[in-house]
Amino acid sequence: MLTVYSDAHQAHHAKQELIGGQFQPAFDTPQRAVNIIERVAEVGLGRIVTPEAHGTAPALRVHSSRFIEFLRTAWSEWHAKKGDSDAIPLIWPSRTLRDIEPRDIEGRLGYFCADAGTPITAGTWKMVQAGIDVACTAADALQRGDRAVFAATRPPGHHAGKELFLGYCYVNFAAVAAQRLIDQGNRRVAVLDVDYHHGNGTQEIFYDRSDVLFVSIHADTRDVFPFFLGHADETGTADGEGFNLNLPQALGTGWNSGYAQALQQALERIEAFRPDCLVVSLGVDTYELDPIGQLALRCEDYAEIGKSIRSLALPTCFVMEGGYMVDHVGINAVEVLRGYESA
Ligand code: SP5
Ligand code: ZN
Repeated sequence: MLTVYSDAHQAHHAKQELIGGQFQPAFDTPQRAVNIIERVAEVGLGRIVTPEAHGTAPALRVHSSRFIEFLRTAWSEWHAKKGDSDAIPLIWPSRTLRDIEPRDIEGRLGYFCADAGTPITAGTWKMVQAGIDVACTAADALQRGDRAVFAATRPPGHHAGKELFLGYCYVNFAAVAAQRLIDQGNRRVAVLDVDYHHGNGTQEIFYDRSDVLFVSIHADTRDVFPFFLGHADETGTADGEGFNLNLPQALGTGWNSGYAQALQQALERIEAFRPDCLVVSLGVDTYELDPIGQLALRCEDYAEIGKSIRSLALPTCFVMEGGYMVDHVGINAVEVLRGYESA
């Protein structure tokens, strides 16, 4: 399996993250991606290539132009006003306030960002552009006939919506890849999201469409981040009615206590959709030792996930999402890919 990777992600290294009421070291570290790519090399998964430049056009297919422009310019505006500290919002347009884009950077940060855990730094845009390039280069490899490809993106992307960033995600790389596959002539694309967290951004982007099916297995959002989407009754709207499937899991769920069954249900829905290809939002924060996740998958379960996905016999683009147990993120992510290759 081909892997696409750029070390430009290292440009973003958030000093801190506001979590549990305290500033703590950020969970999304450059080391996560380094460990993943080193593991890809160590097991000899296949060729590793650097991405081709694609600019912002592919991201503009799934995000608004004012949002992408904001992400591109936010740091210089912030830096001019506030100096070297990471840009983090402190006020949000909550339900009873008005939907108005402010002029000042502090207001605009809150307008486009939904949480206080996703800082913008000097290197954020460089990292995000590299992620767009990685996702597109991977999608292009599928289009040229590769059976499976791994977009080793950092940061994750699945929380990012049309004009919203949160949850360590800025641009939704899985959505960029899925849309690119549609734009290249595929009639139906399925997105399977196995990250611990609900892929609220991907759901939002495709919610009213029947050409992209979104299926997500995640920890129940009545209990955990991102809280405000991801519930079982969200099935799509307008043309997209019936093309969104959320399979929330109780905290503590493991392979034999519900996860394998949910995965089976997800695969059956995807099979019935008869897609031309598949994008997998590959998060491994479902791991039993993950510091922010509370599901209970073990190392050996990841190969089973890969094997199960292979049974769909679809051209498959894996896009890396979360996984914060740094010593195991490479092992677990690559186990999924090896499981896929072995089946
Ligand atoms: C892509 C992705 O995995 N994003 C995750 C963003 C999660 N941010 C909020 C984390 C809140 C963690 N709560 C800690 C509970 C520890 N028991
Ligand atoms: Zn996650």
